[in-house]
Amino acid sequence: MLNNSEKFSHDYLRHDKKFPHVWCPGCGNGIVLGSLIRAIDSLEMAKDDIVLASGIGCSGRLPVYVDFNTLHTTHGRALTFATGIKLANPSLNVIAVMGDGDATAIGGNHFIHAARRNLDLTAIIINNQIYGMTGGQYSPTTPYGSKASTALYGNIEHAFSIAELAVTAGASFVARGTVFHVKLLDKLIAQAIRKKGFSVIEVMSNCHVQYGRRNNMGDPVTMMKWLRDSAKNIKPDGSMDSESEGGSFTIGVLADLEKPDYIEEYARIRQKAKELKQ
Ligand SMILES: Cc1ncc(C[n+]2csc(CCOP(=O)(O)OP(=O)(O)O)c2C)c(N)n1
Ligand code: SF4
Repeated sequence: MLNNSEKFSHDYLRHDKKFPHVWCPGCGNGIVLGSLIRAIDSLEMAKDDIVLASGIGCSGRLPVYVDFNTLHTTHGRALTFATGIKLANPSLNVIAVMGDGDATAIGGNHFIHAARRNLDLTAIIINNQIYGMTGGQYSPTTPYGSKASTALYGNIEHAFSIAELAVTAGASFVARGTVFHVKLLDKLIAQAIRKKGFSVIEVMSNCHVQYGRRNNMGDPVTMMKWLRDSAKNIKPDGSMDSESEGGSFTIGVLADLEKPDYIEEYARIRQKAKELKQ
């Protein structure tokens, strides 16, 4: 009899082909992978109905390890590929995994417009506040004043809040979690996948190698404690704690709205065009 983690490894991982993985020991990416698998398992979805697309970067390697339909696409373009797949076959559950650089720098335009259109996709954005894979250049989420390989004396740019950007751009479901609060993360990912329309989960994660090391944040365990101590729950009435300034951030569901998604609108307009032609 397999225990739960053996069952998940057996059922979902491409253990015969793709391991050992490329991530540094203690990286948060593995925790996100675990949460995604548990979320999908809890929804009892068939693996063949799931498409997992990623861009490039450490986080972009995530689909490589799982036995869904997977695509490792070009940098910043996970959502463009995901859009094409969803439009070609709306019955598929399409999930895009991106890094903060991938989603908000080179892919930033795709991200805001996917949210604006309310495409029925799930976007998981792993925010480690840096370009991990290419050596620690600052990204649009690197905090002001932080060190990066391209900001040796401190970053002079100001950071995007990914989740709040997604709310403003029109996503129907937006949440933020962390790789410390794993049970919450499992739940948020499941909620996002279940939700019709564009769903975004920003996952605050640790890159102790490229970000933590330069900013004296310690080993992975110390960075986990930092995530634990910086995260503030959104209050039951949906409002945020005022302490969300000064380095801390809110976790939980930021937006959960009902509105027509792009696939429905597209089907409706095609039907209308057909009727007018007759
Ligand atoms: C068009 C293009 N520009 C730049 C690169 C180089 N590149 C590869 S990964 C990466 C950064 C990835 O950072 P992020 O998306 O934050 O992911 P992480 O590695 O931190 O998970 C860059 C700039 C590329 N592969 N393609
Ligand atoms: S460089 Fe950072 S994000 Fe990439 S695998 Fe290592 S710890 Fe993870």
